[in-house]
Amino acid sequence: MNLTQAEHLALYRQMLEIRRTEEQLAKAHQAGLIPGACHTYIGQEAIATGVCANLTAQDAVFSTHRGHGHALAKGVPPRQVMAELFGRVTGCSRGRGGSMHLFSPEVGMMGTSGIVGPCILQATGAGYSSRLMNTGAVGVAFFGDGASSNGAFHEGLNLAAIWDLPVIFVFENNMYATEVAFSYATRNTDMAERARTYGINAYSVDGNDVLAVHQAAHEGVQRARAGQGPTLLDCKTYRTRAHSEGMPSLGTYRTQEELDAWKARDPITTYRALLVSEGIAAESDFDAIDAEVGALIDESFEFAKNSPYPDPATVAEHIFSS
Ligand SMILES: Cc1ncc(C[n+]2csc(CCOP(=O)(O)OP(=O)(O)O)c2C)c(N)n1
Repeated sequence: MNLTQAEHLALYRQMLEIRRTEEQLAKAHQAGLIPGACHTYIGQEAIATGVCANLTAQDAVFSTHRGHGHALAKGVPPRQVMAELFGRVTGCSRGRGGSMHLFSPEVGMMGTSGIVGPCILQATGAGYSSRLMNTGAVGVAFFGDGASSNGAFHEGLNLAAIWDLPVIFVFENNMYATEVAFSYATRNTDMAERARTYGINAYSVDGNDVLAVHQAAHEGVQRARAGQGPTLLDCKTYRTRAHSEGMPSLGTYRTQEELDAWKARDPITTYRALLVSEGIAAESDFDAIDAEVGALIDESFEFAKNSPYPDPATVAEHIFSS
């Protein structure tokens, strides 16, 4: 698929927005501004970016505990993500949810979740709903290698397969579930092969290559909208920070050499170098984007930090449907 220069630069900009937001959130966590856990998406930005560039606001994304990047790529502004993590009333969930409850139905961000696995079923349900209501929308689940050992994985893939539902299963294999290696947790780490045994179309993708992710997602979304059923994207990637802020980044489960090798394959710097070497964009184009995104993140942080907490008198609001 041929992208225009503007589309290429938009992919770079989206990845950078996620990276800068996460770096700011990591600092904010150290400063005690985030009441709760903070799992960053640093190193994995190409996946959310490449997938969500193919989606519209009608498409429903369901995500995990590592979901800031999914929310941002789906269109939730950084200021709303930061404010939500800081527990402020201006957050996308009005400061009541935090990192693991990022909701913004207006843009089709249907929630991050601390419960590992069920987003696979929720996306399958969104695909079923799309089918019943004939909306043409797709359901999308982002989930990690750990989630694939949850029963929800089998149920979701099987149901989506037999009913040819418009669902994209985005498997983000960063090789570890907290500190457990995927190769320890399963006898078959080839997730594309496993998806095909359910009768599901699947692609093995370099998850650090935003163009590869974009292309595979494009094909999957087209198939889904054409009534040709679900697709699984098997994306190999790596998180370059700790599982969760405050934990050691290496622990005893991975080595400095492994971390360094993946950092050398950083999805943002490699994409920038590629676009320059192919003459698609100039360094000055990137410098302008860097400055714009830097200013946006600074402004978003100030906005979030200076926003009020929810009024305790409203504690019972937004709980029950009227
Ligand atoms: C149902 C459930 N089981 C266990 C946990 C504890 N837990 C939190 S994060 C995590 C690891 C998840 O790993 P993975 O799905 O690979 O995602 P990653 O953290 O690598 O992005 C686990 C087991 C949980 N939150 N929910």
